[in-house]
Amino acid sequence: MRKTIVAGNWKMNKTPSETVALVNELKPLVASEVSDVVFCVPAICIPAALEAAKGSNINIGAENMYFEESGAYTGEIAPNMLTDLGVKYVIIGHSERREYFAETDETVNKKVLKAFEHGITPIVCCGETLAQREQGVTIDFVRQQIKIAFQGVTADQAKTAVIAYEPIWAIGTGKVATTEQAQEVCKAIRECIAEVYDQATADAIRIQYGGSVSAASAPELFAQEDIDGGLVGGAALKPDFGKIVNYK
Ligand code: G2H
Repeated sequence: MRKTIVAGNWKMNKTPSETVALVNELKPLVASEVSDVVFCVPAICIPAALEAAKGSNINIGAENMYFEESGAYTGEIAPNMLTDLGVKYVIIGHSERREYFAETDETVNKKVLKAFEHGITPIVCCGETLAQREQGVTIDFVRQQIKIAFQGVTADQAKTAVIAYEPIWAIGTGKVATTEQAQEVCKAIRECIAEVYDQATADAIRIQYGGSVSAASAPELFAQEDIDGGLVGGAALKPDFGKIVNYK
């Protein structure tokens, strides 16, 4: 059976020294048999987070990386810079990266392929806007995002991937998708993976819900058949994150 995976997305919050303090504060609270735990922190905070998390169950992840190996890409982070430090996960294609930093389904696909090449597990983000939901095209749109993101990814790689379904209208707004809305799209994503690969791959891949997840909403969301945990923003910076990780 799939183990729940709960990842914190710290976004552009916390300095390196604040990172040490927060990891130390959360460490005892996120100790868990229930869920795998990932803290995706700002790139410059990764060394501090790794050091502070030593000996705990916390995995450290990045919030982004580039799809080239090295070269003249001012400001970017290469995959081997992450693996050299011991980073195991990377968020790819978060809606904020798509909106503010011009990421597209194509660049997401290149990054996903590059992450696998380096043995980093991608947390591949997808999700519709409010306008798309109101037009009734949510599932078609999300299926398209997933199909492009996974182009060229093998079934064995896909089995280890994490997908985060985050309806854009629910991000940081306090509006959580209803459990039914979240489950419906996560189920459609799993069916899409089954079509692209096979049922075994669909059964193995972990699909998170993201968007204003809280200690109050996590238990019902994560109990859904096709929801295997969450990608958590605001609440990942608070002691409540321990409750989300240990939601049952
Ligand atoms: C969605 C989520 C984390 P929040 O972006 O990826 O953030 O939980 O603050 O809505």
